[in-house]
Amino acid sequence: MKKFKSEFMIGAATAAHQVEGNNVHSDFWTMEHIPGTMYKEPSLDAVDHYNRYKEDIQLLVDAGCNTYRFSIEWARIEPTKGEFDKHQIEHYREVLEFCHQKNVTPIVTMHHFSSPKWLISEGGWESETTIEYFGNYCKYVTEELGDLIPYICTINEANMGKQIAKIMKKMQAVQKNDSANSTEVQVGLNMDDMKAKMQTYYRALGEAFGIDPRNVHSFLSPKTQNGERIIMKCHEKAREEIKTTNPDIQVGITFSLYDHQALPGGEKFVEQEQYEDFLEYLPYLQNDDFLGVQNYSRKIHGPDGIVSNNENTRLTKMGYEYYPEALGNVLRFVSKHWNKPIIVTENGISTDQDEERVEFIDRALTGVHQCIEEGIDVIGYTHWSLLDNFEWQLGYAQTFGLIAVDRSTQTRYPKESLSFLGSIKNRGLVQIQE
Ligand code: GCO
Repeated sequence: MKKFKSEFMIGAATAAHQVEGNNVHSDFWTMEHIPGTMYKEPSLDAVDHYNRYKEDIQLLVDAGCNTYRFSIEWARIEPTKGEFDKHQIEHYREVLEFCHQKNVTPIVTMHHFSSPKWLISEGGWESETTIEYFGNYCKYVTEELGDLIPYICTINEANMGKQIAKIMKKMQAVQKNDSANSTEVQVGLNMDDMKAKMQTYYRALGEAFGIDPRNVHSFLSPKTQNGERIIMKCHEKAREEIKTTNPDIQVGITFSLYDHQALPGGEKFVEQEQYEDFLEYLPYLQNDDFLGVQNYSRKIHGPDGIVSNNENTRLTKMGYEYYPEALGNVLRFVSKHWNKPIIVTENGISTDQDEERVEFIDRALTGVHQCIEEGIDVIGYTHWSLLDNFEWQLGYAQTFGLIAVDRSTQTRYPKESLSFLGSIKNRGLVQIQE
């Protein structure tokens, strides 16, 4: 049976806004509460991880895991521009100290999608000034807490804005097609409703941030080329500040990477996607210490582009293909262009059938193990996610967690998959076959 070495980092990941609760100074909190909001429901108390982190980390430890990836919330640390909150630093110090007491390696993300509300009012992720603001925040956190942080991911899924722009383009094309094909009545209702909703939303958005709604650029807004560059400049600036403060900290960034596969004739699409998802960013990563890889599924490309799922495709609750082997494939692709350590910073599925998650973990980690045997330097895996949590626009209905939470009482119910993940190092991989 295949086993991971004892130093291999294995555990789970969360993001502050998705689990902590009451992230009231963030842009997401604002966007969740405005009229016409695109969010199914607001995050509110989330799963109260801010107060219950000890219980949650303890469950991770009890299961046998040794690593916890979580994010520090910029909007808590700097709720008002230039005013850093010592009290919040103390909170994260306690979280980090608790990890160390429990022999858990903390991997800290400095920015995981949510930003302080004020940053968006200042132009957000399309503004040059964000580079300095982000650098200042990272400098402050590492000066205060750096000695407790072995690994920092500066920015989570730096390529997300580009992926969202693609999704929006696709949706617009579908909408256009629909309006060309469907009856006036259907279209009339849908399009008018949609337009009215969008108008309300944009008006409220502009009022909430005190700027023209066209200038509201949260991290998940579709990015311009310049926005893409700004994100990478933020990464470079953060790395420089962190390394100057504490050169021992291992600094990296994370990317959302699909396993792009080609059918005959689809090769050019695969090449294009791989370039846009990852290769294009490489010049900015040369001085990084590690790379964070996040993978959830694959995309198959034929001569006419992406091949849609059919009735035989096994889907997750998110609607994308259940395909754990994607992770190993992505690691192999990345390793052709990257020869420093890699951490799988996210990988997982939303499902109500925990057996499916157990199988997913086993098959995905089998892929990771094979990659290590092939000589790829994968040093850790943090499953998404430790807890069922707030899945952004989709709210709480998605269940990615290794631990279920009854939000009416905030009671935790560890799932079988948690102990499965935690015991894998001792037990080895079962290698469940399809
Ligand atoms: C991400 C996100 C998570 C999501 C996860 C599941 O980095 O995409 O980190 O916030 O919840 O991907 O969709």
